[in-house]
Amino acid sequence: MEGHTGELSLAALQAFGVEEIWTLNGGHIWPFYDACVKAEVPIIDTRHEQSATFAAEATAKLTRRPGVAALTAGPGVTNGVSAVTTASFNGAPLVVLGGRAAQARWGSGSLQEFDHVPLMAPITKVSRTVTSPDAAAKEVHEAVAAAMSPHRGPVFLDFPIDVVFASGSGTLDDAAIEHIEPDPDDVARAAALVAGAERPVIIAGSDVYWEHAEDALRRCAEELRIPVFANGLGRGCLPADHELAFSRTRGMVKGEADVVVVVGTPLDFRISFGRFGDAQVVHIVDSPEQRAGHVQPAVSPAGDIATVLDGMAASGGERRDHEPWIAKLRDAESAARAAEDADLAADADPIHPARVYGEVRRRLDRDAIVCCDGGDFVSFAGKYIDSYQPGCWLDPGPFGCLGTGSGYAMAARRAHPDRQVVVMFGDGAAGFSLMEADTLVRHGLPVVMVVGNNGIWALEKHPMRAIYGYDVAADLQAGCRYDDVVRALGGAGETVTAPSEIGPALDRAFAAGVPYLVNVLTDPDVVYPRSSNLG
Ligand SMILES: Cc1ncc(C[n+]2csc(CCOP(=O)(O)OP(=O)(O)O)c2C)c(N)n1
Ligand SMILES: [Mg+2]
Repeated sequence: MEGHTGELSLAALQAFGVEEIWTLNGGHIWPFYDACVKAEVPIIDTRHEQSATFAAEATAKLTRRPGVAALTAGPGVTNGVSAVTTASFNGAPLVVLGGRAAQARWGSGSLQEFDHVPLMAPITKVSRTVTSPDAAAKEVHEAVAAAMSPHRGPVFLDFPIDVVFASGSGTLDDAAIEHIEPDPDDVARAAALVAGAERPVIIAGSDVYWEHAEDALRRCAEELRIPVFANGLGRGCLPADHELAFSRTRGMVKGEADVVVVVGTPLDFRISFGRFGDAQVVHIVDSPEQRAGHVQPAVSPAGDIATVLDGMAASGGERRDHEPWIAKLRDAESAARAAEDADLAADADPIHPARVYGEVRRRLDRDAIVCCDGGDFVSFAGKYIDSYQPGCWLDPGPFGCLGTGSGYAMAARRAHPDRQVVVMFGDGAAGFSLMEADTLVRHGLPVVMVVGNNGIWALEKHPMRAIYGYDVAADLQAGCRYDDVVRALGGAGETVTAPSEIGPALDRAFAAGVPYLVNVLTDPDVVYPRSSNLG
């Protein structure tokens, strides 16, 4: 294969099914554009590199193939750092191609001359400079294979301008995605623990999804009769209305479960750091380095997650009866759901944020994609939005970075042109990326944006008041017309102040065919009931 470095690199990306690149223009990366133009690979250019990089990460999340961002030298790359870190926390195979000042002049003070590699090293699986056109295809191919190998994660390559414009040749050979075979003894020990359990649960996270293990999860849960909770991209791996799917009764795990099988998610703050009272913990991870260091699970099988789950399901032998436990959880789950109805239908003035979800929920198809970007407002989303298919729930993940919303939503629209795409924004969060309404308009990517506009950074303001008795730097403009921002950029929208107007506004948004922002003024005094803030 012959060509300039951009062409050689793109060929390596296409070998892994890459179908688009996300970017913002800079002369250092034009050869990537030239390659895309010639190969008819769409280029989606955003208004901030952070959004381009979040969009690339979300492309990976939605399609389980690599998502690619091309970022120009210096500030283009540094603007992508939070999104790369997010992808690292999410185990997402994000590929970032960076521009770089000329290597022939390195050290002379070229424009944007900055060594990105050490900056990216701690948050990527590969961080390197490609130093010749002849190395490009091979190095890109290897980097993408690394991104796609468990435990997945972002990779970064930068290309000096005198390399990226130059031509050479390359071949795509043996860069294979790694497969890690779990130790059968670990699987047997995990199966034995579950067999002896009376009240087991499974908590399934993002790596179940990344590993394409959703069918194995269902087989294992059904065969062994284990209730399943989910977080992150684990949501929807078992449909929310499956008889073994639970979400509202997480509080019962600690204290009542006797064996907790955590699969494909770290034992982090989201699941009480892996400590569930007296329960024994089985931690199934996709690779040995994902094993926990801060707690010692009873057993931690590492490797192909579907193989582990299928191995457990096939273990046979005597098992204790879990039906009373399942029935107890189901009763509690049903009661908790029934208790939500009042808030979901609340007629309060100002609007209760839960009412927004009451209206959104009943309009969502089973395959709707919901993106979340904000504080308290999207904590309600985590509670009230049910997922029925894998890859339908895009939250920022454990790095907790505000600003994912527009990038995630544009990627969702591109990946699934025929599905509903809704992004739930806090008003604070919306400010990080609302200019991307321009990107959505220019590229014909209609999505529904819903802002829970309480005029404050609620997730900070309320806890600050609780701790200090006052708050500072926690207010935003009350009643700000975020819908006008989208309208000014060529989309549409409206502001809603009455509960009964939310539904009709959402109907107009779904029917609009253009990016549409529903700006719902919500009650700033409603505090999301959470037990800890900084975990
Ligand atoms: C990039 C970034 N900056 C700051 C924070 C800290 N933070 C977490 S939630 C939050 C408040 C979000 O406010 P808003 O989006 O309006 O949602 P609300 O809590 O008001 O519903 C802040 C500032 C963060 N997580 N990420
Ligand atoms: Mg707010």
